[in-house]
Amino acid sequence: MNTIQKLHAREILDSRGNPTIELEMILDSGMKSWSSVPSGASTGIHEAHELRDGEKRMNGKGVRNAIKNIHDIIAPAIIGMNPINQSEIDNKMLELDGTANKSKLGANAILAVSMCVARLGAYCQGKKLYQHIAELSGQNPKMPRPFFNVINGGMHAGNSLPFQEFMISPRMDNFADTYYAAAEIYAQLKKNLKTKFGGAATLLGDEGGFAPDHIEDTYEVLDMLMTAVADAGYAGQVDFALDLAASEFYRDGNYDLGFKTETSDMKSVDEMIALYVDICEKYPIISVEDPFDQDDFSAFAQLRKILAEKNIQVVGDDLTVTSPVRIQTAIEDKSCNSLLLKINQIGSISEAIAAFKLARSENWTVMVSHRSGETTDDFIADFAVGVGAEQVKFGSVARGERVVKYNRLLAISEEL
Ligand code: 2PG
Ligand code: MG
Repeated sequence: MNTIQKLHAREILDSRGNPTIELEMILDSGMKSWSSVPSGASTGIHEAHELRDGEKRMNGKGVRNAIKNIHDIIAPAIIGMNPINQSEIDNKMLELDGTANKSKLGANAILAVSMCVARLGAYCQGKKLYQHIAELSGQNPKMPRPFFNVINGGMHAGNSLPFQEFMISPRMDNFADTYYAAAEIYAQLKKNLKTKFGGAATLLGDEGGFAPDHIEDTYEVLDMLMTAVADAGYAGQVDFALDLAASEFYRDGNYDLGFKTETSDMKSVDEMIALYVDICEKYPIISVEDPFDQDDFSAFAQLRKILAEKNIQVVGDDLTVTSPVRIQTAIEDKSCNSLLLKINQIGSISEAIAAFKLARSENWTVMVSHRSGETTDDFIADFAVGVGAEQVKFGSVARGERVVKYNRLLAISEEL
């Protein structure tokens, strides 16, 4: 029989050197799976609760209590269950937790288990993980369009750029060519940054993009991207996407673009809209994520209305936190037309699929996303293909914890 026999979790380190959970799950047939859990830096206040020990060790970020919850509370309740029954197992954990935001057991504890269950559900039916996710979600597997984060700012870099992510997405016929084109542009950008500002401008941020401290201005970043694209031979074949992560510089109704410097640079909602519209007119931007504070559904709606006419999507991340309740509000307020889907924002695979379905029912696009603190787990590559998400962002075309996910997409693309 294929029933869950054993769970063994340990505290590993993520790509920023912070503790996180790695879990091994074993069936009585001897079949095994593993998972590890990512963690954000520009974390939305409405996300499911990431349980951290809060003690002196590891700067309060230890996950020993979450691991104890896996061993002492979750394991005894799910041992003997069949991993094919994803929603039954996820629901069992939600019951055991009993809180609205998973603050008792920890979303990190629940997610580690939920991911292992999904993998075993696939393996014991002789399926690939993406095939199993497709069945769980009732969708057809599909290759997503990748967005590569090549310049890092905001909370992901020690530079003074206020905006968090500048992404490129080459428009090639297949995934492999898209991936290689992005890598060529990335290498060109590195060369150009070095020539213009010196080697220190090529140091990397948390997601593997360059984090130059020499550029303060958004226009200058976008100009550098345009030049790198052209120099690499891809002029006219690359679109851009931005993640502003604006909650990080929201100050009492205004936005401080100088929040990482000594001089503040306050902008009103109207001024921010004017800035966004201007850069969207001047550069090939097709996606704008978290342009306003995580609770400002109406500012999002104002921008969405303007950008929808130009076929530019407005993506909810901290606004919607992969939560059906918040997505519903964004639907009613017409705040966005694209969902950033992060499995650890909601904390279980069944709920992540429910969030996907709600967004899809409104014809939103869905972009499956990594976190800035990552591990070498490539689960979300299979997840994105399985639900048939249109888009993904897994960071830059560098650093192991980022490329492991793109490399997995590359392997899947040979099968589809
Ligand atoms: C984001 C993410 C991932 P973080 O804001 O979209 O890029 O960052 O994981 O720090 O929330
Ligand atoms: Mg974001």
